Amino acid sequence: MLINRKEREVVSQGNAMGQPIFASFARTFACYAVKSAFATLMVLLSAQVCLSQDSPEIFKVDPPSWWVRSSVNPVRLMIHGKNLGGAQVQFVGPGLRVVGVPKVNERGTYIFVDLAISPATQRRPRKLRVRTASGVAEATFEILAPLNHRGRFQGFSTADVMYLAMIDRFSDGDPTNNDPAQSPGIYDRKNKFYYHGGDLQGVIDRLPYLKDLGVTAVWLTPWYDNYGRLNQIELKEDKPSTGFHGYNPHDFYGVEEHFGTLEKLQELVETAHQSGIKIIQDQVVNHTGPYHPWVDDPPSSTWFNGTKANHLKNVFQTWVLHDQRPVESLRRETMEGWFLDFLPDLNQHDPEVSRYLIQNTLWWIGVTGLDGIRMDTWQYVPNSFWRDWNMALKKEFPKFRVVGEVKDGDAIHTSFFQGGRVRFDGVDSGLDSLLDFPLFYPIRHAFAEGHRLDEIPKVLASDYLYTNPELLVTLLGGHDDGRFMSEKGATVAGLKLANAFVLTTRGVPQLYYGDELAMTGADEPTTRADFPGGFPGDKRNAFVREGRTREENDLVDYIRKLTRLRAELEPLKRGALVNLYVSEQQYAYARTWKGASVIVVVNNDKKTTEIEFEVLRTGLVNHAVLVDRLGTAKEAQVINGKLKVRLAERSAAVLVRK
Ligand SMILES: [Ca+2]
Ligand SMILES: [Ca+2]
Ligand SMILES: [Ca+2]
Repeated sequence: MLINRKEREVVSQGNAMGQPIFASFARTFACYAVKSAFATLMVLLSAQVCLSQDSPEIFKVDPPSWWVRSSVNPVRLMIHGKNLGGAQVQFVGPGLRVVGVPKVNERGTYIFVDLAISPATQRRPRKLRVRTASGVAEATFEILAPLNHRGRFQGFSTADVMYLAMIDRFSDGDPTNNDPAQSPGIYDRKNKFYYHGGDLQGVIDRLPYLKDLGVTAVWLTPWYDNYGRLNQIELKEDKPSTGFHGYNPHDFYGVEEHFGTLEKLQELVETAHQSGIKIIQDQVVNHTGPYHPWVDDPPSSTWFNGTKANHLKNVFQTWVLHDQRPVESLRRETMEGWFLDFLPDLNQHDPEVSRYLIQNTLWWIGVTGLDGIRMDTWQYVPNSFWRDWNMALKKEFPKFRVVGEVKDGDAIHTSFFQGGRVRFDGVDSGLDSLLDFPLFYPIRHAFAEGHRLDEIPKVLASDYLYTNPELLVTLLGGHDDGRFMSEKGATVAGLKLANAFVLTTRGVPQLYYGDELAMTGADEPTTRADFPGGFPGDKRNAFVREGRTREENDLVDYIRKLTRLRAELEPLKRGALVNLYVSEQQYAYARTWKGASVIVVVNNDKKTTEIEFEVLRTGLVNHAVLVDRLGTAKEAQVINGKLKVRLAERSAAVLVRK
């Protein structure tokens, strides 16, 4: 296992030989006997062997810290080490108390212990002591003050505009972490499966750009510490890959060293909040990375669903998850099967796994102040776990919001996972929102490929299946799909229409980094290309106007105009969606809010079209004059309760009262 910076802090008392071993007071008789028999060097080496054979050692404590006055008290610590069999755990100083009897796993490598933290206890690094018959080991555990809730833990709402940035591919603000000493040789900008240098500092540097674009929430791909080596298991184009994408957690409590440190992350959240931008963390609890230390040394025998040698393979037969009739084995393959046959599937039915993951989620939020979570691979984790997870989350951070990834185009399937309703399994998952993939595919079909536009209102007609369709996160691009501009038939005009729709329909709009430049990339690796100008030596800097082409500036301006309108017009932020007119390639809808309305008209046809539709239901009165805030359509007047709008080929209008 890698000893990273945080672990080195824990390993605060190395021995005389400089080994990363805790102060161990064990001196067994056998060791002394060996010592007396050999020359000095041999003695020291042998003593080392004796120590490592018998005395307790601590490698890591999860979580490394907790705050006073938390809703989780006692907090459960998982101490990783060796020779921990029969260990007693003690915390040094007042205000900290062990509750119950610590549990140790069979191999003596993990202790689970409950720590009660008194509200008045001092906030600082404290010492925990593990004692066995063979000795004592110590580690540090930090007691924190809770962060003030004001301006933090904000959740997200329909008033937000989200922007997904892949940390490694967005902006390199600190070249010194590109080839870290602890994980050398996996940085190469010419290799699309290696690290490219993007980092948390880069995101901080680009906050003004995002602010200017109208972004109010940044969803960052996972920043967990991923494995610091080449991945020989997941070959990409027959060659080893890396964990640059972040979805292969190696340490759930670590920040990837290519991206920065926990302190840098805290700075990022703080700086973003100062700019009025929220931070959404991408979390994974379904699986670990393939090289996670738990794989060979699980903290409990039921930690994973199966073992490396013997497990089910995920068959992605996801429809069985909302089916009430399958035999259990059908569902198990999808719930417990290892992703791609190599991503170890965590068993959330094991109460220790469940507790570990819940506390881990709370810890990231509690120590950084971040605002929301995008949860990866939502559907492959049991609903009963999600209920407990969401309850714990909302208890500590009531305004917090979560969007789950259920990558499926069927609203019947997707809607099953939204919380707010007890499902046939007797569980309300508590999930706030989902990525709106049922709407994503028709958006691509209509606006990129030029197919029928009426597919979109058809999908929206399924909204009744959701408990809260307004909070769904709508998108026209993401990091797991080819880019919009690489779809067959895609044009910038179509991309503008897709942006106009996503930024004016119901839901929380989410943009994907680089789509504002009409970047291309037909598949998963190329859809994750570097943002031009984010990296040292780039030929141009597309973060600034002068670095962009005229066409790119036109698109950026168009998106900025839409985000500004959304910020300005309450109906676009929270109004009810009313469909006014639908034909094969034209669609008009209103967003109405407290008597005010905004009317959006989209012409996806390749020719100029005039349509007429009734608007009295939107609160507009006869003779009302409307202007197009996007500046493409002419003024229109309500006559006999109807509005007539003429739109040029592939254009949209956002009509508001003059
Ligand atoms: Ca970097
Ligand atoms: Ca790493
Ligand atoms: Ca699973």
